[in-house]
Amino acid sequence: MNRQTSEKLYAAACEKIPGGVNSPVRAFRNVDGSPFFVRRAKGARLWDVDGNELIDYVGTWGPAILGHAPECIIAAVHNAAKDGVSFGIPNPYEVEMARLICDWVPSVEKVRMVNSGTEATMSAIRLARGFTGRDRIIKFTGCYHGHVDSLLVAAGSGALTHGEPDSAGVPRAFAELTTALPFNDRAAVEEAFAESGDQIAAVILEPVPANAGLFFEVDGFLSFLREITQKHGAVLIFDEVMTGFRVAKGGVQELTGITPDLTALGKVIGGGLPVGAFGGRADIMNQLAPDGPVYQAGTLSGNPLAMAAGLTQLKEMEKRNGWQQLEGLGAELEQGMRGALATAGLPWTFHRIGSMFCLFFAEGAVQNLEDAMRVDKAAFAKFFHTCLDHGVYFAPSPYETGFISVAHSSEDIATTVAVAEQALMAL
Ligand code: KE4
Repeated sequence: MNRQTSEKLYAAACEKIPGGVNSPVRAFRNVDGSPFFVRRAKGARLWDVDGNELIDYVGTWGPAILGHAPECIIAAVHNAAKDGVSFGIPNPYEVEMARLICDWVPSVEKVRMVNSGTEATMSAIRLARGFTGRDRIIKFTGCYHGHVDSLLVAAGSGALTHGEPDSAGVPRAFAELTTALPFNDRAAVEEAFAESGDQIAAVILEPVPANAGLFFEVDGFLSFLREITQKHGAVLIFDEVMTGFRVAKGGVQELTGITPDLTALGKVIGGGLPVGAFGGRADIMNQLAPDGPVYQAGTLSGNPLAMAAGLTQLKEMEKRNGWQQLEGLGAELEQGMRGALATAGLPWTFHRIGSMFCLFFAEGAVQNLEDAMRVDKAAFAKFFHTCLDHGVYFAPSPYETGFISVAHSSEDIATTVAVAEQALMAL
């Protein structure tokens, strides 16, 4: 496949942008090779700068749930822009978005808009610490919450020791306030609370971890966390930046009936424009400035273009019952992929929830980061590039989740399965 223009652009990008990208995963380091550059996107498709057409299963990492550049969003952004692109003054869109989020997301009584998922989780952590007067945080290995210092923390040497920085530049003093435990490990959580329950401000998790591949709770882990945090007065935070408004109208908390104290949101609620949000119990949210002592702010928070795009996308999903459509497409893809994998000459596991899916080239169950790290990265890289060369763009990492949009068709799914089958045979 001709990628000459992408290669020239990447060389130029590398001269002026660290790693040639504005976000690391885009650099294809987990699949070798170098990234293509996109010219335009529409519906379920991308066209790169060399004219290659691709069926897209990344969907700008989740926001493009209606597909790329839906006419309704283009019109909404255009109409909003005619009246101003940013105000830094309260505007009616913000009230409408807040009301919609509070109506749709079970845990949210009050909500504040921010500009990224990272800002949402960072603010939720600070709010939980301010509300409880405590400092310690529990997170889970394999869960990613954006590049927040206190959440870029890996498990310490022993399960219960303080966290280790998971990035250069994160002070050890920050990391030591965060304990990173294995997901689905009740005993580790019980020990952490037994040891320092009265110091734990919050437990934060992706209720469906989707940043180390895609895996799920086992044995009622989420309800266990709901009970133990309630018992110890710790704030339970669901990071639904990826799952919110995607796995269901009200996210994982709607599907499971388990209601956290705070929820972080993003991606879908911006319709592709920069956005994040965090919300939850009013007694906690009321601790935020200007009413309360927990400071949090943002020049572009509640930006009219992002609000107009996000509101349009959410309302369109509701009007079309997009979640039902996504389940149908997801089931088609899963059935097709399992059929193709049945004759694959290597171990695999396929996980899906609604329109989110992940193919692990690994033996056996995947229930936490340790399991996910067993994947055959070389096999995935080869699979990824063969699919890309045949017009199907999966996430450029074995540790990412794929996304289907309502713009994908049954024909797209059939084409994708045929390409995947070819790629599997070439392994
Ligand atoms: P942003 O700051 O990238 O908007 O959101 C951070 C974030 C928070 N929480 C969850 C569950 C997330 O998945 C993310 C970001 N997701 C990644 C994809 N794995 C974004 C892609 C990227 O980093 O370029």
